[in-house]
Formats: sequence, structure tokens, C-alpha cells
Amino acid sequence: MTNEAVKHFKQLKQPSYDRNQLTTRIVHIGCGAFHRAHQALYHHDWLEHSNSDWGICEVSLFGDGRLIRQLREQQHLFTVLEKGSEKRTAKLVGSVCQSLHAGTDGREAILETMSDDNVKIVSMTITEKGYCIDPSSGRLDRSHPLIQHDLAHPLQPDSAIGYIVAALRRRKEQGSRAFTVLSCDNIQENGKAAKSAVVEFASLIDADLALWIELNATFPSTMVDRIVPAATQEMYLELQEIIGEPDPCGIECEPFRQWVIEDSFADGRPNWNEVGVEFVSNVVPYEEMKLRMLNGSHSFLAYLGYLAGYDYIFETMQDPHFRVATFNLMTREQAPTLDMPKGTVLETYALELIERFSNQSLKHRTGQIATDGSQKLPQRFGDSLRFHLQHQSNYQWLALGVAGWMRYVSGVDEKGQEITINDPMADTFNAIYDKHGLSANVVPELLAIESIFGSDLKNQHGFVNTVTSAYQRLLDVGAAKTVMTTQK
Ligand code: NAI
Ligand code: CS2
Repeated sequence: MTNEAVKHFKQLKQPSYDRNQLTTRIVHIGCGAFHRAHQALYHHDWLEHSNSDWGICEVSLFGDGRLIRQLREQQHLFTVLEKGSEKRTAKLVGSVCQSLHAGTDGREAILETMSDDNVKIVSMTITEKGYCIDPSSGRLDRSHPLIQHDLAHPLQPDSAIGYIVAALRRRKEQGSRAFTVLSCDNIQENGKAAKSAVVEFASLIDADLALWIELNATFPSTMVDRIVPAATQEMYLELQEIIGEPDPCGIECEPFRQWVIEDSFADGRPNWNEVGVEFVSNVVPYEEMKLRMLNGSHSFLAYLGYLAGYDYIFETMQDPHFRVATFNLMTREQAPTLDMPKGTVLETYALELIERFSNQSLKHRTGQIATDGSQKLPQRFGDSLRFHLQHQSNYQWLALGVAGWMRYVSGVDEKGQEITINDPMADTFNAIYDKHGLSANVVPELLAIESIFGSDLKNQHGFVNTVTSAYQRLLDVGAAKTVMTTQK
């Protein structure tokens, strides 16, 4: 990898830093769409300003390794296309200097890299389900097949949690320092969730190791934000037209980006604050605001919008009833549950979110956001519902969101067409629908799934009745009319 050898992306501004000097100091697990348009780009921007040698090694634990192969073919350079409603900007990212795929390069290569003293941070975007935790309690799911495998073979892990523990074990044994585990997934207190999974896993195999990790590694929580839809053929063609050549590793996103990080690093960190990252002592209020107001409304729009026949989020925003419903969900039912630092105006935040969701140049599929609802609902709706039940305040939009999810996971849309349910709990939903068919009898059974709704919500009769009425209304008149006629 040399700057001179760059054969690609001649039309784009090349990195101004010397990529030959980069050495792997950050290992990132989960080189998906989001990471490339967020952390990798922030880090690139920072390298443009600093004399640093901190490079990123991308690690992919699953899949066929195609992305890693393609990254290598283009010296780990790739394009991020920022698309506002009027302006498109293509940026070339140079912060990645190495890549590894478990299937191609083997476990040993990954563990060796992760346990190298030079590595200071192991970051992750492995989706909510990658943590192998019970989403409602945040505890490690010991019955998870990957965790069962890794507990039986801790030196040959498959899961991200297993890899982290195995690498930290090596570091302890070789007398090196622990690294920072930086979770960048949409999970409430994602650092705490990662820590609890890692420490609990370690305690099951080696109590001393678990203690060493608790004392030496850090797990800062983060709030990450940038809307990055999954790549499509249409996107690749548009990108090619702009940059003059194909980029199979390119990705598109909105212009907005935000990253708030708890400032707790085990062994140093890049000064990302120089490129707009906020380091704070307590990230929880920011996380809750984003998860409830942005992601909560995203899920609402994904389930009800999909059922109403909308393929994309921006289309739901063109429906005035969905638009008002989303604003009301954010401002009346999510905002009151938040305890924000002084000066935060949540109504302004809500208006900005509506604007971002309305970006017509971003084709963000409702069906994409609808995936993995069992992992997303707890942090997007759960505690807000508990707040309203406790304060006896109104939660009709939240209840409709839950009912929309329930109707969606039936696997059949309002025209009788099949919906493919991508969710680790899809079999459970199937079994419930096989028993009851498309009827409101599914409601109590779905609410009884404790990993999603805890053990409390199913016992709140008023709540069960409200969700049941919303569900019945969806069956009777469909999602579009239910959203239209629900009291504004
Ligand atoms: P993606 O599907 O493009 O990438 C997911 C990555 O996670 C892939 O590299 C995949 O190999 C890896 N992965 C999946 N399951 C895994 C497992 N069990 N263990 C280890 N690795 C696993 O998805 P994308 O868009 O990159 O999103 C990933 C996550 O990033 C989201 O689930 C969310 O938590 C977070 N995020 C995404 C945003 C977006 O707009 N796309 C914005 C903010 C956060
Ligand atoms: C979305 C998020 O797919 C989803 O569940 O709600 O990925 C959303 O696009 C991001 O969190 C925005 O930062």
C-alpha cells in the first residue's frame, strides 16, 4: 500500500497524509455500511489534520469475505457519497490500512492482530444481535449457539465477544495492557452492554481473567448517528457516474453525522474532538434521546409505513398523517421521558429529524429498518412505555408502534403478500402466528416474550388492552387508515 501505487479514484481528492506510515492501532469488528460512512470517515478527517500513524484494521467475522477482498484490491481506499436533498459530495477515505476475514485469513490472524501491543482500541458495529445478550436485561445470553460454542472452545472463538475475551486473555498472559472496547451499535448504554457480555463470558471460563478485564479494559458508551442505507445496485451506478469508475466498497449516506463518546479509554485515543466528535463524561442522555426519538420513530415508520405500502422512509414523510404522527410520537411521547442537559431543545431536534427523514435522495428502506425488531424494540419503546404507565400519561403512538411491529412479524402484508422476517426470533413469531392466525389473540403471547418486553409489561392490563385495540384496528382498517384516524 503506497500513495504512489494508487491506481484508483484519480478524480477524487487523495488523502494528504502518508498512508505508508499507518499502523494498525484500531481493530474494527463489523466492516458494514455504517462504519465505513461514520468512524472510518471521522478517523480519515482526523488523519488529515494530525501527524498520527493510527490506522484501522477491518475485521469481518462472518460472510463470504467479498468486501474484504475488494477492499484489498483497492488498497483499502473507498468512497463515501454524502447526499443532501440538493448536494452530493464524494469523499475518498484512506484511514483503513489492513483487513482480515475469519473465513479467509483464519482465527489466528485475527487474534494475533487483536493481541498486538500496538492495538489500543477494538471498536464494533456488529448489529444489536452481535452482542449475544438478552435485549431486555442486557445480560449475556448463555444459550446463544455462538456463546455455547465459544464457552466450549474459548481459544477458538466465533463470536465477537469470544474474540475479545480470547485476545484480552493473550494480552494478560503476555503482560501487555488491555485495550478499549468501543461499541458503536444502537444499544442503550452500549459500553455497559459490551462490558457485561465480555466480563460475564470471561467469568464463566476464568475468574482471574474476568477480574483483570474489569480492572484494566474500558468500555465507553457512545451515541452514534448517521443514516446509512444498505448499498443497492442503483447506488453503485450513481457513484460510478460521479467518480468515473466503479467502487464496490463505496457507500452513500446523509450529510449529517454525530458521535458522542464517554471519555474513558484504557490506553490512549485519537483526538477525534478535532473533527467534531464530542467527548463527555456521561453519554446516557444523548443515547436515550437518539434511540427514543430517532430510532423509535424509525421503527414506527418502518412497521406502519411498510404495512401502508411505503418502500422508503422519505415516502412515509410525504404522507401528512405519518408526518404529524411521527412528530407527535417524538414530542409528546418520547421527549417527556428524557432528562437532557440544560439547553437541549427537543422540539428543534424533532424538527431536524423530520427534515432528515424527508431527504428524498436517500433511499432508506422501511423493510431494512424493520429487521431485528426483537433486538431493537426494548431500547426504542420499552422504557418510554414504562414511563407513561408510571405517570399515567398518553402513549397511543408508542402502543401503535408495538402493534405495527406485531402485525408486521405475522409475515404477511395487507395485500396478502409474504414479508420476509429477518430476526433471530422469527421462529418464535411464526409459532405464535401458526397457533392463532392473523388475530388479536397473538397480542398477549407476543407481549409475554420477556427478552423483548421484560416480565412487567404483560401484566399491565391497560397497556395490554391499548395494544390489543391498536392491533385490532390495524386488522380492521389497515395501517394507513389507522395512522390517519388515530387522535392527533
Ligand atoms: P451492515 O449489515 O452493513 O453491517 C453489519 C456488520 O455486522 C457486517 O460487517 C456483519 O458481518 C457484522 N455482523 C452481523 N452480525 C454479526 C455478529 N453476530 N457478530 C459479528 N459481526 C456481525 O449494517 P450497518 O448499516 O453497518 O449497521 C450495523 C449497525 O450499526 C446497526 O445494527 C446499528 O447498531 C449501527 N448503526 C447503523 C446505522 C445505519 O444507519 N446504518 C446508524 C447508526 C448505528
Ligand atoms: C435504523 C438505524 O436500521 C435501523 O434500525 O433506525 O440504523 C438508523 O438509521 C441510525 O441509527 C441513524 O443513526
